[in-house]
Amino acid sequence: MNLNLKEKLTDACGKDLILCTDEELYTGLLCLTQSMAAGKESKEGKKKLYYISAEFLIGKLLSNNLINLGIYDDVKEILDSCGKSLSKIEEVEPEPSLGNGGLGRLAACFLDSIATLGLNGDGIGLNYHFGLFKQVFKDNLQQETPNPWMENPSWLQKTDVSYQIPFNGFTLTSRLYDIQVTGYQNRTNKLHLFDVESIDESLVGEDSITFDKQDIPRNLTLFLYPDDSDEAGRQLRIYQQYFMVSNAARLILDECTAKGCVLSDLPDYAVIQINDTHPTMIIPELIRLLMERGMDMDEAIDVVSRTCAYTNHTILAEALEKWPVSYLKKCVPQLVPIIEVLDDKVRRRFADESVAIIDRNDTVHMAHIDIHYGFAVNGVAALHTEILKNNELHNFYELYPEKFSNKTNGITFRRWLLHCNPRLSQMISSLIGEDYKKDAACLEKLWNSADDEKVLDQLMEIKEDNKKILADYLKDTQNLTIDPASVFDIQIKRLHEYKRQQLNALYLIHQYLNIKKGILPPAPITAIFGAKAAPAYVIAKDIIHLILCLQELTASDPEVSPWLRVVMVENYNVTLAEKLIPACDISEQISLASKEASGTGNMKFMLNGAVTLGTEDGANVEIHQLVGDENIYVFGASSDTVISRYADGSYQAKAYYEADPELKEAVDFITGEEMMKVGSKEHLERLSNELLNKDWFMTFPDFKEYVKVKNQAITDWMDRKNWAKKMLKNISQAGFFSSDRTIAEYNRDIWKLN
Ligand code: 26Q
Repeated sequence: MNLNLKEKLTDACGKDLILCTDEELYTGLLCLTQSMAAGKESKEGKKKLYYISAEFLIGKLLSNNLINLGIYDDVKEILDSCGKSLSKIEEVEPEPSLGNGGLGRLAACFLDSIATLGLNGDGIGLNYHFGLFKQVFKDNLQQETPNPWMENPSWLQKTDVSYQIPFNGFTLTSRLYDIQVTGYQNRTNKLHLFDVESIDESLVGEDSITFDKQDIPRNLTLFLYPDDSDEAGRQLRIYQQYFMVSNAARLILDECTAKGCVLSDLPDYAVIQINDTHPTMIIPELIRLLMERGMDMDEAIDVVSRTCAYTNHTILAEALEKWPVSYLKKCVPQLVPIIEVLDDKVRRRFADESVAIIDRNDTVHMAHIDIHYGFAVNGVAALHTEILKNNELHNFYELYPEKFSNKTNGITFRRWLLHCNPRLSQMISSLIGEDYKKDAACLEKLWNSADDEKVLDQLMEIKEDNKKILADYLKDTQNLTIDPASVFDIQIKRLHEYKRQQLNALYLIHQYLNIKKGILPPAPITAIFGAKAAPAYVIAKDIIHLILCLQELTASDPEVSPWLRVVMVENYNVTLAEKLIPACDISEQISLASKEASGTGNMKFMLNGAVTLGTEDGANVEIHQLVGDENIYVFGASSDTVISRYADGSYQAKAYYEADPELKEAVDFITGEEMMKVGSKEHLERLSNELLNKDWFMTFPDFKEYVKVKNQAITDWMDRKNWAKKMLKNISQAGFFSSDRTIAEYNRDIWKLN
């Protein structure tokens, strides 16, 4: 045992470990890791990356830090010897849910990889006091309650950095808090989170996420993106964004000048990665601050344009940020003249109205600022980048082909394999050594073991164990009953129509009806969902209602429950993902082709030996290419077909409904007698009408093939050995999706850190 470490931990706890409560041990471990991480902070490197993002969905940090500092096994052994359980101590830590989903989680994986590769780069964002709302189910409906996470002790370290941030008619004092970001066996970087000194948590009630949106000084950093369904919510978003970027710009300029940078040389000292358009205002704000410090406007524009790079994460029209000039005038008037000049310069160069920054309706297109006044634009998967170049951003691509590149997303293997699936990672280590932890491409060596019976048996055993662990956990924490002997089919991601949880639900209804008719599925199925819907997203909440009703129906029907269980876990978050993913057999990635920019859950499942059932969308396309037809289940209309269906407006949901009796039966069921017994007429009828009259994300055309391919996957799962081969081949090809690879590409092509 590492006695030196035991002594340090005892010191940090202030008493004998045996006498400590789990809370005291958590505090001790937090202090210990913070001091060890501090020893690895580094100021090396002239040029520094600033990754600015409105979201960092970091998840719990304790285990991750122990792994990255190389002391996880030692700590576990020390605790075991004192009769303490590290996993129980992990439960003490609240999860910081400072993000909505993919984009925020990606930012967190990137920070891990930046530190692991030893790069000089920090994150900058906001210190939301309440993360994404906590989801509670009542009467088969989602309710939202506040989700505080800043308890004492916390990972946040208060700094003495503070700025005065000017708004229209008032000024806010900011305060910077830092969270250490430990790299795997490497340096420690920082996540800088800015907060408002005047924040007032008492504005938030016990069980409601509503608050006074007008009182900016007291609420600016209270919540991760408040509801933006009304004008006050949208304006609060602008206040948040400006507060974030103005602080970021000041910090960057201060750090660079402290290193001796003359401001005209800024691009040699700093590169700013703009994570979607949420931080776009940093471009006009930096220009403004440089002018305040004496630079002329043309030079300021040139300097900033050589410093900023932009990542696009979505092509959904409604998520592309556009702000009325009137909102900006009201909240941040100092930026308006600068944005007007930026627009004017664009209009002088290009006659094409579609690339203007301020359109004819006096609306500012944030992405257009990034593309004209940044030096790089990237998409997040190969297909996504092609769609940007050929469709959504085609006119920009014609102007600046050299700015565009693809950077397929990735995930950190430290969290999404070593931490969440220790047995699998031990098995891999014993087969191919430890190199894959730092060089994920080494996983390919596993392909050679695909005919080794012993390896396949071991792999299946690990999966079975993980399924049992999940079943116990869901029973203990959520009182959900699932059968580890059934096939675990999992769809976990934000609830959105384009992700098509409703298609999965239609399949489950179809299975339910078949079972009632005596037609049994090839194997017992457990369909697991986890998803939060935006509080104002009506149809998304109706879909949750449908799934929860199916959960009740399948659980309470003794004819059905041995063959089909539908469960929706409550309050899906990073911590739950870490438990669900290692237990999955079939990974549902069924977005409408062309709509999911990349997806990253798909990569986490693959790495943990699940087989993908998916459309040719986002990074699924690259998964398919890597594993080959044998090791993935693909279905559905291609992105080209989808794009042309939208273009010619030819899609009619009703026609598919009338033509396919099985589809019709499933859709009718939503508003049928059984459902009405457990559900609400209002919600179910609204959802059914939406599908029949609109079905904007084209679930009906893909239904038939989805049913067929999914049934094939379940049949194939029964052939255990063959399935284990598919699992192993998926794991062996997952190395490409390490965020270490992604970050190395960003650095090679965009950041060029020295
Ligand atoms: C925009 C305007 C007003 C209010 C909110 C927003 C808003 C908020 C969050 C728009 C977008 C987001 C988040 C987007 C997101 O998470 N995109 C996902 O990014 C992942 C990482 O690149 C991809 O893998 C996913 O495919 C993509 O959906």
